[in-house]
Amino acid sequence: MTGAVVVLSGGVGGAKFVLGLSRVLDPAQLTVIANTGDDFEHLGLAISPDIDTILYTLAGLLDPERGWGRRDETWIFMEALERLGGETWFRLGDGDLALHVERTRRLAGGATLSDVTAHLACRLGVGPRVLPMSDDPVRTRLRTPDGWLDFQDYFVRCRCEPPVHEIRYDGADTAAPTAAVLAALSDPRLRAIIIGPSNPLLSIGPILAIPGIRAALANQSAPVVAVSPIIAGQAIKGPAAKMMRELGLLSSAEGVARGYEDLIDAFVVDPVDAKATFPSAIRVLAAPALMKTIGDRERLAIAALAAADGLARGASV
Ligand code: FO1
Repeated sequence: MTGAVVVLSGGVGGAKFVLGLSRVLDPAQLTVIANTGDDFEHLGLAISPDIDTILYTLAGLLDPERGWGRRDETWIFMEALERLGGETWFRLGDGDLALHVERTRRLAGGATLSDVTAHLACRLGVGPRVLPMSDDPVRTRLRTPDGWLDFQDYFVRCRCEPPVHEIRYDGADTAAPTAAVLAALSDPRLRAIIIGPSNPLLSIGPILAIPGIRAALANQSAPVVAVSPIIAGQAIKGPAAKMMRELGLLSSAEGVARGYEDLIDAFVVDPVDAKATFPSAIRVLAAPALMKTIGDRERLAIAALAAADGLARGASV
């Protein structure tokens, strides 16, 4: 089957899945809509962690151990900054620093985040289109016992340790999806929209909090498939399960499916979760969801596409 595929993605888990998709599809058919709720300004630089994790992953540059930043990185800038008593809690490697400097320079010159992302993708040789969800700022904030924290304060400085009582996506209400995002989501030849295995609250939540994106998804007749980021009650990486518990949600694949219930047609879960009770309107497909090797990523991508194609044909998956 041919046709374009749109995937919504956050950082490491989503990016691994996107890489799998890019290897089983013609990359020109693939559009990634990236979360920008984690973006912030640091040391005077515009940082877009999820966009960069996706770009580095697709360019083969990501550090596989850390899951962020570049492989074979050097840290001379950080060491020099530390010596001077500067802020070093958020680590910027030397090669990564160049990307933030260039993004900041282009934004200051009047380019949009979409323009800059397209430029960086081109320079890094990335095939699929990578689109920020919006060019308007959206900032994820979390309410903890110590009050509201900016996303990176919570995530990096506090290592996701404080319990989360509430999440908000500042700016999402009034943020406009970019024209490219709207065009991708309303493409009449769309084969599937896939919600990647990213944190539903921190990575996918901000994207879906933009009213124009939610409406475009609801108006699209192509199948919408989500891939679970949780296996046997544990997040593949990061604080998703912990946060869901703290917010009184079911911290399981079933809990993720319930959160997406009004949006998705099918849900891909790991075989260990296949027997859970999912909302009856959602078709469930079991496929190994742990992505250790490149083959794992390709197989999970193929399973998500098969779920979408099965729906399009009206077949049972
Ligand atoms: N995550 C960390 O845990 N510590 C860091 O020092 C750190 C630096 C960093 C620099 C650039 C970048 O693009 C990402 C970076 N991340 C770091 C990852 C990032 O904070 C989160 O993984 C994402 O925002 C969540 O998807």
